[in-house]
Amino acid sequence: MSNITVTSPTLTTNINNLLAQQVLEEAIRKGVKEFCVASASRNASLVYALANTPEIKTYYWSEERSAAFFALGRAKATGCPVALVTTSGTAAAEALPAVMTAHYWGIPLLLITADRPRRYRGSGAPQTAEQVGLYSYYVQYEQDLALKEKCCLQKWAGTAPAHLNVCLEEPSDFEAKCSRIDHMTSGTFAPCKAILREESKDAFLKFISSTKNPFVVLGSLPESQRNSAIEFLLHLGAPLYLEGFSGLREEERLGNLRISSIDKVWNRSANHHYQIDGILRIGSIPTGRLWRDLEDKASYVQVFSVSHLPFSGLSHGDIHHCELEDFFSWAQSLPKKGYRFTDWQQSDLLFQKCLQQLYKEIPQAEASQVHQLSKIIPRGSYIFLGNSLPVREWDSAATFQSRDYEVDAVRGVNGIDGQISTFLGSCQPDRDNWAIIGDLTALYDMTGPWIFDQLTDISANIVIVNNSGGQIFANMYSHESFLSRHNLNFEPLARMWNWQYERWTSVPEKITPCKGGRIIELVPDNSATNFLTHKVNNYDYMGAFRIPWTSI
Ligand SMILES: Cc1ncc(C[n+]2csc(CCOP(=O)(O)OP(=O)(O)O)c2C)c(N)n1
Repeated sequence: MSNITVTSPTLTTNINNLLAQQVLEEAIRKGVKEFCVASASRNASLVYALANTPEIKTYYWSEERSAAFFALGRAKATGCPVALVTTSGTAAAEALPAVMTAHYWGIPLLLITADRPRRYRGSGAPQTAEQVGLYSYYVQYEQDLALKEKCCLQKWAGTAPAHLNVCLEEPSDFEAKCSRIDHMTSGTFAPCKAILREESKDAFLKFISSTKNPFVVLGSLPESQRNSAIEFLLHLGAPLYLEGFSGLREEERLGNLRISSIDKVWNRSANHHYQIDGILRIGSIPTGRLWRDLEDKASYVQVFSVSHLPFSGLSHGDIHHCELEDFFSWAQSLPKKGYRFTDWQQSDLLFQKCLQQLYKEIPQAEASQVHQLSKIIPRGSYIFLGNSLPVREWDSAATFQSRDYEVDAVRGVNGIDGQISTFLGSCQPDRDNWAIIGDLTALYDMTGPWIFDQLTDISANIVIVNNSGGQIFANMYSHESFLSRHNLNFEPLARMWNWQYERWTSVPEKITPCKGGRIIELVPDNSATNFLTHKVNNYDYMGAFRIPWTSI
């Protein structure tokens, strides 16, 4: 039991305010410019300090789970840490899914959780929980603070979340409302950089010299490093698969190296005399099946993973975690090696042509609709892809014509939760913003649009692909429960938030512009989707789909 110093109520709450003030000042010094606040009693001193400081951007939320995902989206979009301020108890726990996601996506989310004083720990008193260590493995820095203790974020590397647990005495409105931030020194956020190590260079030299037929898979990488990625990839000259959120999927300069389809890639490449014996993964962990296949191919396919994120993504193998730019510029000085994969590439192009034809012939199929959507979303839009089918369908079906989109997703732990909030946090002013998400994904985050009225100059379109359940499981498991089938529609959700609503059973040739928020419910024909899938599964790699139209 800790010693208790009883102070007069006025003095105590003044100390509350002092602690709140120095926590917020330290956060600002670290580079936090925006705070997402879910107000309640225990965090009153923090709430008032922010409310009394109009220079600081504060968003107000009614619940913490969406607020945390929104903060994550803001941190990703601004490149600066964003803080979530919660009250005590389960309120703090609601942030865990976003914290886990931020951990795996390298996002500097700062959790400031109000707590009851330490003497209550283990007591079961109202709204008292064990908050120290609540986010366990997923924060890279944490501090438990009581009155008169000093908050210090200097040791926070800024490449994953941090947690400040702030123990405050019983607040009163009278005293808390005097809380303010007096000394605002806005710091420049400088996350720690990962150094390119000599071991990584040696490992890459070994990889390159011992693989005959490497294949490059490019995932999400910082936008600032894309140009150097292009130069390196051109220098390397190996075949490439470019995921949508790499930002380079449609890059013309890489057209001669690009393989557009990753399905059944092992057989396709081998059938065309390019037996893949090495995977060079750059950036985030690949979304496609290929990556999971590697678990069974460890004995004959080498993997070299280089990333701005510190995760190998496999049960075996290393991660070479560094600034990608440093890796690219070093690797470009290596001698060129030529790779011959023309046959494979020709066959891939033919497959692509046949696919385009299928999209025309079966326009109601989900992939065809995503394809059409990718051609009509206004040029230059920001596009956020939800986990589950949308992120995969965009990769396989979106047009390869450049439309200057900025394509994005937050894979994190591949969660389907918080996707609307993350999207809204990532939306950019004076630009068309589009999210494409599944129906169960949308159901998960129906409070997401709460924040919309607090955003200025944002237009947000959320395309909900309503295929009546979790169709990603349709071809995986036979038990109905996996699909979570339903007959819901999303018009009431749009009405609830006062957003525009459209229902599309086919994707139009043109989109009507929209100011504000719009939900577009896109309803594919599931039998058309099955038909298209069946045809693709029976493609013979010689330009023909082996089954006749009438076979289904
Ligand atoms: C929070 C969370 N719960 C469960 C899952 C497992 N999961 C992966 S995809 C999926 C179904 C998604 O359905 P929907 O959003 O409708 O997309 P669709 O599969 O139809 O594209 C589920 C439940 C997950 N990824 N994240």
